Amino acid sequence: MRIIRRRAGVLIALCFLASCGGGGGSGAGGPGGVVNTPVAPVPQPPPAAGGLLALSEVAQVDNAVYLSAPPGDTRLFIVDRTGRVLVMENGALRATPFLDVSSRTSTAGEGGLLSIAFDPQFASNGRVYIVYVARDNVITLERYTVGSDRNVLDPASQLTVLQIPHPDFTNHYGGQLAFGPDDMLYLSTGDGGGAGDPRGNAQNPLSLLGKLLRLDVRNATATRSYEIPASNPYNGMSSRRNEIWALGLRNPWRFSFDGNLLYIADVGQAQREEVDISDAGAGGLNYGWNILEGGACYNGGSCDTAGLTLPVHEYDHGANNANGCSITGGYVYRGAKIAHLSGSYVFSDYCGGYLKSLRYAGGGVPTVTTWDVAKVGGVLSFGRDGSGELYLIGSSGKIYRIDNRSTSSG
Ligand SMILES: [Ca+2]
Repeated sequence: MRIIRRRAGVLIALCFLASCGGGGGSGAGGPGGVVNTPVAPVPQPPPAAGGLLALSEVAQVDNAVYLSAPPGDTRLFIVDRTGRVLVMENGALRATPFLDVSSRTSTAGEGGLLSIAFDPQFASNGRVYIVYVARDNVITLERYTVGSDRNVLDPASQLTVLQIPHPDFTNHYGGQLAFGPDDMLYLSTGDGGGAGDPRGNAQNPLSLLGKLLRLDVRNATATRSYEIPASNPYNGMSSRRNEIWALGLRNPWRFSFDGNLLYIADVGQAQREEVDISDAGAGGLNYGWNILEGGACYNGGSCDTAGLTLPVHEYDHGANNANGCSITGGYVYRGAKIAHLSGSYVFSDYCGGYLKSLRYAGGGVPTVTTWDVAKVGGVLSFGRDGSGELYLIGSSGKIYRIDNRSTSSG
């Protein structure tokens, strides 16, 4: 079930999951809320001296669902789910969009334009990648190139990189695009939707759904839009899709890299939300869905967990989704302004509406912190700007920067 909230007659929110059932809402988590570490609960340490955060509203963009920027770029590129990318420069939104593919998107369910990634060589080649759900319900990965105006992508430069049919349901598209530390392009895909992965896509190595895909797009042409990296785990196997990097994902709505670590927030079914953390160079990991939901056997009972990679952090939804219903993955903070957040992975939950972070030291159980910040309602996504500062995107369309707060009165 999806939660669709309407305010002022405008569809302004959607819930990226199939399980945020009735009665959840956004009132249960947040400041002072429960720290959810069911694997091995650890006490929450107090913030360091001066270690507080604030959320500062920087923009209001209806249907905002993501933002990004190339490293060193002072602009913000804000993704509007209906199909536009807007440029914000010096605190003001430019009237002309960076890109407008709204005539080709389907926003039914969890569809629409979902994310954008800048080529590692963007400064010299001007290449930008987007992923959206097309009107025929096909997950569509395209490349564009900046034209004569640095604030507008040239529509004529459009190159279709990959199309993935997703015919059965309008939920679970995945939807994150990002370049890894290896300069390869990664795309997360949901399991095809519905509930419980009825077609078994996530465990099927012949399906591109329920996966993390890894493509080499450096030498893309119209006739050969990507290559399979030689180090992909199934490279050269006819019985498996060679694009697959990892499998067993349900709806990896957001993932990110931090150095040589990969953080995947995989949205659970009706019970458990999870963060998977792995070596970015470890191909072929199976994150368990739909054998597991979190670290537990899906639908209870027993299951064979041999060969499956368990979450590093997970939480149960709790009664009436008191702990949340749909994880919203973020980033490890590496910006310059908030020393006490450096090295922490921030995340939220659509129903929880809180701001949490975890610190992963490698192998151990991470320490989870719930930050005392204003409640902003449903949290759709995080974003990161060109200097590494982080942003939180609310279902209201409000975009907040995560700031340092040196006093408790802020
Ligand atoms: Ca899993």
